Amino acid sequence: MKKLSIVLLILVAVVGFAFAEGSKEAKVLKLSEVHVDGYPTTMADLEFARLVEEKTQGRVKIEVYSNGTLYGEETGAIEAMQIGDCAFARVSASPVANYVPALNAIQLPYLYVSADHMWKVLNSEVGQGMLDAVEASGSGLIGLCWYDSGSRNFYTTTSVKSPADLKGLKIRMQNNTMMCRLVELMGGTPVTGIGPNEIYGALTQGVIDGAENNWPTYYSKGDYEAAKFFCLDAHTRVPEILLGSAAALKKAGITDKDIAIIKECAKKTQEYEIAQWKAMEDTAEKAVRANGNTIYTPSAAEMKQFQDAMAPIYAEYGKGYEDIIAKIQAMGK
Ligand code: BDP
Repeated sequence: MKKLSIVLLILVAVVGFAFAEGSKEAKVLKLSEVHVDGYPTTMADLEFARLVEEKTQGRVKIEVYSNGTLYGEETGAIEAMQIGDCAFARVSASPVANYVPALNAIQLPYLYVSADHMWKVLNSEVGQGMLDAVEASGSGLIGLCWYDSGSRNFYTTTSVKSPADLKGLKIRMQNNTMMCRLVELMGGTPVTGIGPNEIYGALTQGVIDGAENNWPTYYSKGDYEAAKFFCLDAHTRVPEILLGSAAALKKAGITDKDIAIIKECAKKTQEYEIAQWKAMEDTAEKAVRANGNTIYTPSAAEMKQFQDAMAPIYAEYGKGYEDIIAKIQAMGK
């Protein structure tokens, strides 16, 4: 009898301890994503969440809020992260450059000759240096890893074949001063403050005449139904970035050990996203073409006009980053 009660007592103590440990350490963090479920970055976010939960043995759980349900505009997510209201966001590197200007150097127009070129750069010390620069910038953001986002192209309600056709058109741009300058130099008028889920409405209501993006976004947001002209000028390759919030991780009491695990897990999802990306890029292109949209590939002369218009951007935004830019260009040869 005595033996049994001792065994029971030990059992209760062990279960109680395990329970207390578990509940004490299970931290739930939010991740903001503007894309729909099934989009490559959303899939990568979920893979990141799965890995983090597994590798921290359940101490850290990440809830993914897709389709902009938490923050419809990426700038909103970034600002929330700065004050510790949101732990993670998968965003485009474009709006982040407003807080970490160095990032503009890796998304200059016509910088990369291919996706492979961009990945060579992002996987080199240049890419890691940029992630480190985010954390060292004093912005309160932590750069965790890169994802693919293809190339960005103009889509409009009227035909655009060269910079001359952009004249007088209001083009929705990401919230980044360099990107606004880009469209201005090409002859268009930039419009910002429109989140990815609001572009379709802005197009149908005539608030804007066009926007610019990759195949998967053009397709998945339904914008291809509202702006039927897609001009493959591939003006930028802007990588996606998975961001963490130093303040939110601190607020939630995430240990340094678990932050290191989180960083490792993020890196592991990069290849996964790239594979998803390739598949979706193909699916989206086929679907848009099958829809009968007008897809235009500029001639060499038209491409030269687009590219020549970008010289002031390199002078203004490349200033101070000449070495990095030269290194990036050399990697494409
Ligand atoms: C998409 C990016 C997304 C941006 C969106 C935009 O994946 O993060 O929010 O472009 O243009 O390609 O705002």
